[in-house]
Amino acid sequence: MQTTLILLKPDTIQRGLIGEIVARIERKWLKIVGLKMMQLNDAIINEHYDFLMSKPFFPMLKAYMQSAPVVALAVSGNDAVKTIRTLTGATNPAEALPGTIRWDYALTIDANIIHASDSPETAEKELKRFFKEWEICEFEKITDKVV
Ligand code: IDP
Ligand code: MG
Repeated sequence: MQTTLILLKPDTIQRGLIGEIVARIERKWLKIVGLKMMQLNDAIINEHYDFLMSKPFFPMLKAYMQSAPVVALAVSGNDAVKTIRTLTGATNPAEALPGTIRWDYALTIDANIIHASDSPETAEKELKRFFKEWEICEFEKITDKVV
């Protein structure tokens, strides 16, 4: 069982898509174990996207990520990191496979709807970045018995 981090980015909130995207995560029978809305400050964005800081688009990315709140989710399940990355689709929505979230809802790389951890190691770091220990719930979901 793995846990991964998802951020529903500001365009998801602006477009009223929170419910639709969360429903797709639930429909996959993944288990939501943490969920909250946050307005990201400079420090958390600089840390989260430090590997992109030297890119010319970084100021635009930062402004986008601060243009409205994000919704952070901690999601558990079998192979959750890879499963959620597959559901998310390629970074550039034009290259995302049909049926993925980025294909279905996004048109440009500048506003691509969702963030998802890219490896179990990254997920561990990112979950700590966005959630306090007590904000992650431990409980048995009825589907735990059958999936
Ligand atoms: P990922 O979100 O698919 O993991 P990363 O390469 O980790 O992709 O990039 C993080 C985020 O930075 C992307 O989701 C996107 O919002 C933004 N980004 C990446 N490359 C570009 C670009 O070339 N132009 C504008 N924004 C970009
Ligand atoms: Mg990434």
